[in-house]
Amino acid sequence: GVRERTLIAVKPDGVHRRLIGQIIQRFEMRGFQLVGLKMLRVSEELLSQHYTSLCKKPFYPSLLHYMTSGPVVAMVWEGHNVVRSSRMLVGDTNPTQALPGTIRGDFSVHISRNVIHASDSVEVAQKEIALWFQSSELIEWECCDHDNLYE
Ligand code: YYY
Ligand code: MG
Repeated sequence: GVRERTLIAVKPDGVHRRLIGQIIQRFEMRGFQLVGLKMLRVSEELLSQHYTSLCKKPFYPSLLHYMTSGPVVAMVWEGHNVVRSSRMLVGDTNPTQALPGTIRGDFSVHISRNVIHASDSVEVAQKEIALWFQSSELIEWECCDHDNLYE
């Protein structure tokens, strides 16, 4: 639905590389609506819940190290099919496979430094948003261009 939401996070490499503005711009350009935004250092506790399905993978320790190595910018974006469209904007997990024009395809070269996180399903998005944000940090509002973006 129009009110679907997803969790997007600029990872520490993206913050260090000053990509926050360009990343936000891509979501704005598309017509999605920002409903939550904060900068934080992510705890190992939060990450272990965020990446539960990956905890047995060989790359998990280095993923934890990288994700806690610097600040992250977490956002919640809202709009029609935003979960699926965000995954398209972000591109393939492996930058070698990510198409030019996608965020990973334009700004990254290695899977372990792929700049951005995006929830991969509506169910996972709901879980991740609840994990990263308090409900008081999410803002209900309607963009003035709503009727030009949606029927
Ligand atoms: O959702 P997405 O970020 O595209 O990929 P996931 O399969 O959920 O993996 C999360 C995260 O783990 C990925 O963005 C980079 C890292 N990673 C890795 O470093 N090496 C791999 N072989 C697979 C994933
Ligand atoms: Mg994932």
